[in-house]
Amino acid sequence: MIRMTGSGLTDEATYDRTRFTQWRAGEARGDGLSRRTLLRLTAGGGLALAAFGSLPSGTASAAAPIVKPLPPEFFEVYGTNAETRWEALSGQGYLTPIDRFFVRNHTSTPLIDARSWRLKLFGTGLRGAPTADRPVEFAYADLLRLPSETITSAIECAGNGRNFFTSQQGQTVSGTAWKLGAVGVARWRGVRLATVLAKAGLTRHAVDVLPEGLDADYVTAGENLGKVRRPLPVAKALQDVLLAYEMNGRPLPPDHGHPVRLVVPSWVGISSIKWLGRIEVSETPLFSPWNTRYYRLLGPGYPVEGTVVTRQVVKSAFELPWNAEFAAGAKQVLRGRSWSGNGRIRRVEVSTGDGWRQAKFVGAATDRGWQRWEIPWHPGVSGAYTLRARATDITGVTQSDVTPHNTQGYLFDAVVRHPVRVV
Ligand SMILES: Nc1nc2c(c(=O)[nH]1)N[C@H]1C(S)=C(S)[C@@H](COP(=O)(O)O)O[C@H]1N2
Ligand SMILES: [Mo]
Repeated sequence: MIRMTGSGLTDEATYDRTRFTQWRAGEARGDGLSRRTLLRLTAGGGLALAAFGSLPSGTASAAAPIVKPLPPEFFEVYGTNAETRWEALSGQGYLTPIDRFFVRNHTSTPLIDARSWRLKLFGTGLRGAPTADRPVEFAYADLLRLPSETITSAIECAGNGRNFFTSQQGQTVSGTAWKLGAVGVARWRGVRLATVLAKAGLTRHAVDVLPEGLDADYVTAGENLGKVRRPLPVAKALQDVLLAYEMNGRPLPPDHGHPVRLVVPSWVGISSIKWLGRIEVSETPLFSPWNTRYYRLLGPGYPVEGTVVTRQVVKSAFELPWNAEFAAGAKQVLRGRSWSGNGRIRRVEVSTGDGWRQAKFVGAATDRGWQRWEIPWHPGVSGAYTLRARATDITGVTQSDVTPHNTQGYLFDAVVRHPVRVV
């Protein structure tokens, strides 16, 4: 058996190579499924998974997919998902207010009573290898009593910007056609996952954790994929992952994972499992459709099995509506924000059509949030203009003109062409 607990597994390329090799070698398992079954699953075979026992206590169903109001001036709604309109961040502070924070639900927001809620941990990676039916349990009040930590971090959907694969690059991709609003930055307070894992008896042989949501099973095209869940290497779990129970100073709202969600900084939004119910901790690698089928870069430019999507990429957005109107001859200030899963933003350049100029940073740079910026603009002649913002992050990565195609439209990082009119 290959044992890897080293920090090498927070490096995404190593993680993916190691895990896929292990999977092919037959070491992988996910909720008791054999590798052959998993292969059938990823091949799109029409297999229905058995539900994972009975509904955990404290779960109730909600009528609407999203509980909070979704006023059209703040959100654009796509089925069970809603993206923030960038103009709704204009005049706001650094954080995305809860009433404008995007929601990505595979099914519906469940209403969970924190008093009867329990977090359940089990698996071979814990001392004594507790089983799923005799797990180590934490009540909400137990978590509140543990040392807390507050972090400011973005949560962003891996598919944020997907719309532009089609509208800007003419490519076909599957999934919600988000523009740039499937991202938000909040202050999260909670307990480090490392603290809870240590209390639960983490062994040094553990390699993966598999956090699972309490929302309904995800059924797609007649196939039940079970609870929303995605494994994380232990190295990342111990690094900076939070079990969050507060968002922007308030108890976590229903749509964002009440009572407790994971916040996995810098990694794709699917890692940050909401309505956390249980966590398997294993000394063998774990898999779910959310890292074998979804959230892989697939397509002509990638290996057949694809490469796993982990870290977010660099992006920029203007705090403006599409086709915003400006008065000819009037002095303007263009404002926006840039962010990257690689760390803080080093530089932002803006083009209004006649070359790149450097934008001025507003407020401090942060590692896991975004950078606000502004730049003056004095549009002379009326007509159609294209605004562009191009960020460079601390690792030297600059937004390019084109993002290589992948069939599921993840990680769009090219410069977005934002149309405006001067009248
Ligand atoms: N249990 C559960 N967790 C989940 C999801 C979900 O549908 N169910 N969606 C994931 C995805 S794809 C994203 S992008 C983020 C979105 O977090 P938000 O809705 O709080 O913005 O939650 C993640 N966690
Ligand atoms: Mo997502």
